[in-house]
Amino acid sequence: MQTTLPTAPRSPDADGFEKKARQIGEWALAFQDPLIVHHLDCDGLTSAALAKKAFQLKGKNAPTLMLKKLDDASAKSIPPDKELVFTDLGAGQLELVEGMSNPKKVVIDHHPPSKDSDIERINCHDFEFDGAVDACSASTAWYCFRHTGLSAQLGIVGAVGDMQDQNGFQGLNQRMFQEAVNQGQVLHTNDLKLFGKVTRSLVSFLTYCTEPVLPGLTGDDKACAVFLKNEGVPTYRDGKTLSYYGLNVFERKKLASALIQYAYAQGVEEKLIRQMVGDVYVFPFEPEGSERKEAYEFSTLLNACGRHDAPQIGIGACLGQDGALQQAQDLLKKHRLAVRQGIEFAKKNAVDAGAFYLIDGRGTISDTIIGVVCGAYFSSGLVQRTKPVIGLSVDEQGALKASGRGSKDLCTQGLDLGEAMKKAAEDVQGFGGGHAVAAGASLDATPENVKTFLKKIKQVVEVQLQLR
Ligand SMILES: [Mn+2]
Repeated sequence: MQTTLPTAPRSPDADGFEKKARQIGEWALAFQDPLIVHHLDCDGLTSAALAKKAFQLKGKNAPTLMLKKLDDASAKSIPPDKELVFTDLGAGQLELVEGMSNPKKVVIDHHPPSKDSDIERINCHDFEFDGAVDACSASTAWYCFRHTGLSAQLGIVGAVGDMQDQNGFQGLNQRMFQEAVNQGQVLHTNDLKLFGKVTRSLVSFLTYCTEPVLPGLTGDDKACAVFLKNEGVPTYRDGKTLSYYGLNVFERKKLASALIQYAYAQGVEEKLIRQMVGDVYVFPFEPEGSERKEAYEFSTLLNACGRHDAPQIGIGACLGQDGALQQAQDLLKKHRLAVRQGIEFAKKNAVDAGAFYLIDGRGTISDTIIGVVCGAYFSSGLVQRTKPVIGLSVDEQGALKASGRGSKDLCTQGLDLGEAMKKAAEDVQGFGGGHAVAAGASLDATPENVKTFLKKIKQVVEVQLQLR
């Protein structure tokens, strides 16, 4: 007998969501002593900035507090007398929020709610939307505060930052986007998605391209200049250095297709090549040559601020504060330079350790980027993608931090880096885990430990991939 019931089709209620969002927004804006508690990524920063801006428009100062995650330990850093506005946090920790003694609390989030709760909140899941694609925290915050006259620009940046535009905007994001289009706040094109189209010279644009790494071009400015010359793409006009957006539409198309052909010829992974082109959102009201001009570019900048523990700079850049954008640019520059140097190091020093490639970046590559470097190296076309990459670095406390990156294909064949990191770290009293395709571990950095750890990773991966 058939026992499973067919799942009911979703019937998302956009009008119901909008009405609730506005109620929540108006209720929150009446707070007398608000504190915005937000997550660290682009969506967390843009949603917090939207809330802060709305309070500003009401003549109220709302300070912000960034948390990497909301748990019992981090909750202790929240002052108990403040009225709390959570953005991009809280929905998955409603028990914890319920237990806080703060006089008022509101949760603006798109993560699946952990329970039914009386906490004041707005969440697209409660209206049968999918928080992975239909709304992010920034778009949700925009719906809460749009009645104050806020532009949807930061909502769009947040959605792009959470990669909710992979198949075009959907659901509540689409509704928000359409309104922004109607008001002339945003233009939509299909174009290269590589970073640096607005702000970088064409040569640096290619030299610093790490998503994806273009073998032979990334990191080599001379090769990039030659490539552009051979493809007939001008780098100067009227005595001025050209950025990608300084090219005319024919030159842009020429460069885009030349880059894609080049990536194919160099064996860059096909999925990464397809991601090189896609929806691009440009804000006509922003000045030329500013990262704020383009959603993807701005989201990259904001992610760098979060990653480098500089949320105030990111929120300042969102709100157009003096100097904040420049500081954010400096952070991103530092970050990208470090990634580039990390990849250069990997190219020269990575070794084939049998079951995996090993990048021993201890003393050279910082623990905040070792994972990015492993991923870039794995996808660079420089190595056969038949085994994962394991990277080592040392964190500020002197502990060893390991990162592993593989591919979906390898996981289909049995690779589970989360399991490998967990088992290997346990052998040396460390902590490890993560996803099958990307994982990490942390352990005491004694030479014996590192040796035991790597040996165990090798054993587990060999079994997973049936290498012996
Ligand atoms: Mn988010």
